[in-house]
Amino acid sequence: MSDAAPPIDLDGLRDDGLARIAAATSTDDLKSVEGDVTGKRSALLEARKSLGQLAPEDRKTAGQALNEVKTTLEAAMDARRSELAAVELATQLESERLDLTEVPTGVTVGHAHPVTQAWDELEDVFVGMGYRVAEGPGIETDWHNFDALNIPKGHPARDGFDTLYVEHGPPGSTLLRTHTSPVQIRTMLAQEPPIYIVAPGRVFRRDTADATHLPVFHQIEGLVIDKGISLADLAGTIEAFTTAYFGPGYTSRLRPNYFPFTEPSAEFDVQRPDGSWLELGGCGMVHPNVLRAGGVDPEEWSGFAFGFGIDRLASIKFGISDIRNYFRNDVRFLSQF
Ligand code: FA5
Repeated sequence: MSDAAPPIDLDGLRDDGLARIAAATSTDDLKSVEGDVTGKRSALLEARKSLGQLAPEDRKTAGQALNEVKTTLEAAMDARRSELAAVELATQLESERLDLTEVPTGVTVGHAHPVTQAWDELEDVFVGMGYRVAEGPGIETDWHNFDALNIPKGHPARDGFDTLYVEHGPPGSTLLRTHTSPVQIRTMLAQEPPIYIVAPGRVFRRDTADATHLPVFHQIEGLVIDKGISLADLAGTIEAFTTAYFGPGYTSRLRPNYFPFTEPSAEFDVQRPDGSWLELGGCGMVHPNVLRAGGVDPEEWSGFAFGFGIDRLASIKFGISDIRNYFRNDVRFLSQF
């Protein structure tokens, strides 16, 4: 540089410019910073004008250095502009966003019916134990509901099921299933053992409604067929599922009973808070005639079955003393569960 040339503080120009660019708070702000840093009124332009006063040999080097500073500042400006534009766009979108969420004020959210809750929970318990959920029709043949379950026509056990018949086919051949046990037969006919299924469903009887009976109610059937299944497996399974459903601390008993489709058979009761016992279901080892009706060889396979009343299971869990309340459709009652 010649002695006559005014000193150009390039580092100062660059650092000052970069600081101002970084400090810009909006794209508009940045525009005015641009004028000051690289524009017509900028120190950079002043410096460029002063290049003419430099000795020719210094002019080129100083010009290049000046251009580098200009390029650096312009690049910083572009980067900052994109940054600020993105922030401004996000702010604008946020302020223009329409909030379409409904705010429920004073609206009561409903829930599943207590019997449905029990149904779902029981399915979960058994699926957790490795069972599959099976289904059968509500309108059944007399054969699936009775004959195949070792209850031939004229058998006194038929009287125990107050059956509702449907006018379809020969008289007495079609009915509303009185229990979920026909699903045992349908499952055995549809698949080879081993079988581990539960079949929850609606059943119908000509029963007069009272505190523990309904004409339309729900059962959950269980069927296990495998090699070497014994009564101990049945007792253990009932203990496991009732504990999983009720939690510990309830009192239960198994008492001998008679069902044509199981041998031996038992009834399962649970004690209510008032000390009385409520029968929850029947169970037993599947009768060889039933295995045969399902196409299963009793010499090779054995199994157990059970059928529990879902409405009654739920009534114990929820402390409901009269199961007719389930179906009176009184929301004040149902909303408690
Ligand atoms: C049966 O229905 C047999 N199928 C159960 C079974 C299955 C036994 C497999 C052995 C092997 P029962 O009629 O006892 O059995 O009914 C079973 C359960 O259904 C009863 O314990 C009770 O919890 C429920 N139940 C019966 N009748 C009604 C009714 N009218 N209202 C509500 N629940 C009922």
